[in-house]
Amino acid sequence: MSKIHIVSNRLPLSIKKEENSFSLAPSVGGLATGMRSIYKEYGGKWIGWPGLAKDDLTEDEVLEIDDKLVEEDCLAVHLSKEEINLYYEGFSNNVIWPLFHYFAQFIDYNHDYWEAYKKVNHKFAQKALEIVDDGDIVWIHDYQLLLVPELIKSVKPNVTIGFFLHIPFPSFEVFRILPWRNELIRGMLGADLIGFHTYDYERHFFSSVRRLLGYEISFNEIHLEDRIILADAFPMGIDYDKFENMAKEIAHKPLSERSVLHRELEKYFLVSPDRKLILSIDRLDYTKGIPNRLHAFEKFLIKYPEFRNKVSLIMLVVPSRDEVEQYKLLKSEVDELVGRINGQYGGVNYTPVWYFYRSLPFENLIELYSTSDVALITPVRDGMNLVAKEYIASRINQSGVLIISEMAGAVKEMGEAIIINPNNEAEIADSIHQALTMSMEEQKRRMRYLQDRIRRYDVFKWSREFIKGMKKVEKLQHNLLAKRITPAVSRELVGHFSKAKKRAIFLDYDGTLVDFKNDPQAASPDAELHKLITTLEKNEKNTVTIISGRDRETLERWLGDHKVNLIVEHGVWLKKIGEDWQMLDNISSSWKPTIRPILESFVDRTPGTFIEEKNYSLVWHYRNSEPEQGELRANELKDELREMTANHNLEIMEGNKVIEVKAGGINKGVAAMRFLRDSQYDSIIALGDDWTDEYMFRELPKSAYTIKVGMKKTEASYKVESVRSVRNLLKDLGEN
Ligand code: GDG
Repeated sequence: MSKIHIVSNRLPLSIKKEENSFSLAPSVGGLATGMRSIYKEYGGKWIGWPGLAKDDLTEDEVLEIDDKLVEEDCLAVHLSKEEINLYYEGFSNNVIWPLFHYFAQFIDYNHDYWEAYKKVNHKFAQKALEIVDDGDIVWIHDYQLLLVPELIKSVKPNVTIGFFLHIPFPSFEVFRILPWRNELIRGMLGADLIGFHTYDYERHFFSSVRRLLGYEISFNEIHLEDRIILADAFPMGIDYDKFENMAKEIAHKPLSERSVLHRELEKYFLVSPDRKLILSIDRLDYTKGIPNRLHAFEKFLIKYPEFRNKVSLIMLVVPSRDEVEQYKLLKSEVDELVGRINGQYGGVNYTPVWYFYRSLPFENLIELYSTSDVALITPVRDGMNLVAKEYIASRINQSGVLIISEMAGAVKEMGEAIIINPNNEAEIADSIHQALTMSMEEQKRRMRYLQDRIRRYDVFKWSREFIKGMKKVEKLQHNLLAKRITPAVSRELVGHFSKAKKRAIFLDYDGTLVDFKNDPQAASPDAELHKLITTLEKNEKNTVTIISGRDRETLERWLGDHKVNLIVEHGVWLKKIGEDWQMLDNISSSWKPTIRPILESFVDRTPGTFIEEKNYSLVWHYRNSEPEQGELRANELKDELREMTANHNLEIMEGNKVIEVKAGGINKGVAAMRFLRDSQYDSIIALGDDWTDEYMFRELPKSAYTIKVGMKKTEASYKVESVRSVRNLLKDLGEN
C-alpha cells in the first residue's frame, strides 16, 4: 500500500522545554485532528517545523527532539530565528496573507523575504525527499509552502502530490500584483491535485494559470505538456462529534462542577430572563472584520434602544502576530472601540461588550458556544471559518442563530444562516435584531438543516474525499501515460518500420511538425524540418503525405519542392507528387455568406481574433485574444453555430485555438482512407496533435501506428510529448 505523508508549516504537536527534557503535546486544531488519523493509518510521516527556533537549542537538544518526534512519526524541519522571521513572518504573513485576503496595501515587498521563502521551501522539500518513495502520496498544506509541490515533483515525478490551500485564492487582478506570481503558480502546479475551500477560489486559480502560463483548462483539469492536474473544491469540515459530545457533557454537569466562566455566564442571565448573548471568536486579524462588528453592534444599540441592558456581545479575540505593526494598530483600534461602547452604553449591572484578549481552554470555548443565543461572524475575507461550524455543532438543542459574512468560505454551505455584507453596518445591526427576535420554531428549523450538513461533511470526510481525489488523479495520469512512447515501444516501432517494404507516413503540420506561432503565416518550415522530410522522401520505400487543415497555397509554397503528397483543408484537396490538385469530393461553398456574418460579429466583439477563409471552410482564430475571453466566446460561437450548421450539412471543427466551419462528411480520416485505397502498404504511421487528427486515428486500420502529439485523451494508440519528440522519432525512422 502506498504511504501518505503530510507536509505543513507546523507539526501537529507542541514541544515544551522543561527542566532537562522536552515534552510533547498534541495540537488541538482542526487540521491536526483531521490529518492525524490519516498519516498514521497509511504508515506515513508528518513533516513540519516543531515550533522552537534552532538558535535556542544545542545540537544535542535538536537530536533529542528529533528522537522524540520519530516516536510520533514526525520529522522536524529546524528553522533559525532569522528564517522564521523572513520566511514565516515576512513572506508568508506580510506578503501572501495580505495579498490573498485582498489587503494589497499591507504587502511588504521585501526581496529578502522572497529569498528566505524559497530557501525554506527547499528545506521542507528536501526533508520530504529523504523519506518519500515512488508510488507514495504527499499531501502539502497551505500558503507557507506554495513552492514545495514543484520542488518534490521535479525530483520524484512518480510521487502523487496533493496541495490544499486553507486561505482564499484571490482574483487574477489581485494576484498579478505580486512580482513572484509566476514562480508561485508554477510551484503549486507541481501538485497533481490542488484543493480549495470553495469553487470561487478554484475559479480564480484557473484564471491565473490560464493568463500567466497559458495552459489549457477543461472542466477542472489543467493540461500541462506532460501531465494533467486536477483542481477541486473540498470545503473543510470540523470534528463534529467532538463539539457535540463536549456540549452534551457540559449540559449535564451539576452546577457545582461548572467552570468559573460558566458560572459567570449563568449569573449574567439571572439578572433578567430576557437577557441575551451574542458571541464572536477569532484571531486578532484585519481580515476578521472586528472593528466593523463593533461599529455594527453600536448601531444596533442606537437603533434598537429597547435592547440596551439586555444584550451583550461577548468577544473572544485570540492574540496573534502582535509584533507586526498592522496588528498592533488593530489591537489599539479594537481596545478603543470596546472602551467607547462600554463607556457610552454600560451601567453598573450591564457591560455591552465583554472582551477577552487571550485564548481559552477547549471546555470554555464550548461553554461560550452553547450559552450564546447568536454567533456573529463578520470577516471581510476568510478562507473558510471553522468557528461558524463549531457554533452549529455545539447547539445541541437546536436553538441559536448564526449571522455570517458573505466573504467567508463557510457561507457556501450555510444558506440557512443570516447572511450579511461585512461592510454594511446598518444591515448587520438589523440582522442582529432579526436574530434576537426570531421565533424558536424558526431557529430550530434552520439549525437542523445546518447541523445535518455540517455533521455529514466533517473533517474526516473532508480528508477522505481529498485522498480519494489524489487516487483518482493517480489513475487518470496512469491511463494517460500508458500510451506514452517509451524507448522500448520506439525500438519496436522502428524495427517494424525497417522490415516493411512499402510504408505510408501521414503527418499533420501545425503542432506536429512545427510549434504554434501567434501568426499562422509565421509557422513556415525551418531548415531542420526540410532536412528531415528530404531524408524520409529519398527512401523509395516511403510515401510521405502531409495532411493538414491549411489552405492549398500556403502548403504548396512551403513544401511544394518536396516529393510529398499534400492533403489540405482537412481532406478537400489532394495533390499527389508531380500531379495537379484534385478535389476529393464535390463540395459546395454556397453556405459561406450565411455563416460569415456570424463569425464577423465574434471578431468585432473579441479583440485579437480574425477570420481565415479557405476554399471550402471558414476559420475563426482566437489564439491572440485574452485567453479567458477567447474560450468563453469560442463556447458561445459553437453554440450559435450548432443550429445553423445542422440545416446546411456543415461541420464545426474545434482545433487548437481555432473554430472551423466546413462542409460535412469530409475529414482527415475519410481523406487518408481514400488515399490508401490506391495502393497496398505494409506499414502505416500517422502523427497529429489535435481534435481534427482524431478522425484519422479512428479510421486508419488497427495495424497502423497512430501517434498523438501531447498528453491529452486520444483515439491514437501512442503519444509523444512535443514537436521535438516528433522530430526525434522521424529522424530515427529516416535512418531505416
Ligand atoms: C485558517 C483560515 C480556515 C479560536 N480561539 C480559541 C480556539 N480557537 C480555534 C477555533 C477554530 C480555530 O481556532 C480558528 O479557525 P478559523 O477557521 O476560524 O480561522 P484561522 O485560524 O484564520 O484559519 C480559515 C482555516 O484556516 C482552516 O482551513 O477556516 O479561513 O484563515 O477551530 O475553535 N481554540 C481554543 N481556544 C481558543 O481560545 N481551544
